[in-house]
Amino acid sequence: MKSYEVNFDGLVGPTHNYGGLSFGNVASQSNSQQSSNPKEAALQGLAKMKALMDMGFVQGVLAPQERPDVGALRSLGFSGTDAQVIEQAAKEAVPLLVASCSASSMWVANAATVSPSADTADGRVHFTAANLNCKYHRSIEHPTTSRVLGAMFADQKHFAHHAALPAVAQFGDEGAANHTRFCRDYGEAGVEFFVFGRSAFDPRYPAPQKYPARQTLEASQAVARLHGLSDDGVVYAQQNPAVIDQGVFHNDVIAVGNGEALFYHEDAFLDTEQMLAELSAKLAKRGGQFKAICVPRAQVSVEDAVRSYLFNSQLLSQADGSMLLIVPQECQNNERVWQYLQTLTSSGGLIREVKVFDLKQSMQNGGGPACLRLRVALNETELAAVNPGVIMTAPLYGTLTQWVEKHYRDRMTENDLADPQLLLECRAALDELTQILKLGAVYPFQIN
Ligand code: SUG
Repeated sequence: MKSYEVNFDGLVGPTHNYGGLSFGNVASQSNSQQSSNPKEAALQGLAKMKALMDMGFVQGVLAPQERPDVGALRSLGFSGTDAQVIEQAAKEAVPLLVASCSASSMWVANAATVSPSADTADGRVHFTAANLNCKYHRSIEHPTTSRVLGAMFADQKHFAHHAALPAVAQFGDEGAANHTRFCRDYGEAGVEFFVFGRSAFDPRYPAPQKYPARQTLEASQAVARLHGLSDDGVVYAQQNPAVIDQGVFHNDVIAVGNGEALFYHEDAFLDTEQMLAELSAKLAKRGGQFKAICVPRAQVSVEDAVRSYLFNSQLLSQADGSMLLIVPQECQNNERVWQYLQTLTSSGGLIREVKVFDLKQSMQNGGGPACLRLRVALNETELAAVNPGVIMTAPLYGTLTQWVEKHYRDRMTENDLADPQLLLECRAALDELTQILKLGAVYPFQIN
């Protein structure tokens, strides 16, 4: 049976803004308080989805969340009508209002960890929503994430959903941003690669000094258990704490994998040799031949990797067996990175083509091409069981573009977040969206 890697991209929500909310994420911190353009952000994301669909990849779309999150503000003690809740928060606690307005759910690589059916004990595709416990504005995403994923992958015969892990730092889980899967074919059993930043319970693992390590070993292990993965099909590796301290807040900022290949920076991991040997041995047992593509620091520094988001790219398999890299424009703007990419693609190796996308609105908050997508490997039967409303088609692209044009503002600053009209605009937009994507009622304003 044929199998696919389907990319579900996060649709940027109507409140996209630069809140400076993510300590340890260099772009988020350095663009804090700039004015944003939500309309442009959403259209840039849609253009990437359309381009991948046009290239022949199966492409899906993942809905944004209801923001401002009035329920989150109420749980922090603000009260009255919805408009009064927002007004009170704007007066007394601007950072909380900003957090409740973040469109951060667009970075769906952090929505969940997904294990394909070929890897799991019960033969279903497993999803665990990420608790995103490290940042308040992201920790409020998972209840809606779970409802949206449930509406997209509803058939329990094929799909199993797990609630987010306990909401404490010891189980900090950032989803697929720290998870990659290697396989010979998407439909065959593979090796799932979990990368953590620290251990919550074992002091022998070093931790970064300056910035937080968001993912713990214990969270990754819990996800592997929940999904019913076998020891033969799992490798754990620690991120180099020194790169976290240079702004690598997720592993997908310094490495990306696909098929049998891992494209990574020389400084990305601790104990790299041992890790590569384990990946190679375990993939060989599954009939695959592991290929490591290391980018030396002498050619691309960690700083250039963080600035350009070279590794936050999408590594995609082409029909001829070669691979294509989808990179953000910032790679082209960086002379050393662009030079490296020219050499890489002309050397006759696995990665032969690079395509550049303008995702500047998302990039300015630290979200590149890879952050914007959640990969779900599906066989034909499973793909047929996915809610068809969320699979990208030319008509859906047209409808979503019109929907963005109709509902989104082209400028947003912190002051705009206090506008009670914004909440009404967003709810009207999302209500229409759930009908377009055939999701049913998934938002708090639709179910409470
Ligand atoms: O969690 N930025 C996100 C970016 C997530 C990128 N995802 C992956 N690497 N997979 C984060 O730090 C910034 C929001 C703001 O500051 O307004 C933010 O949440």
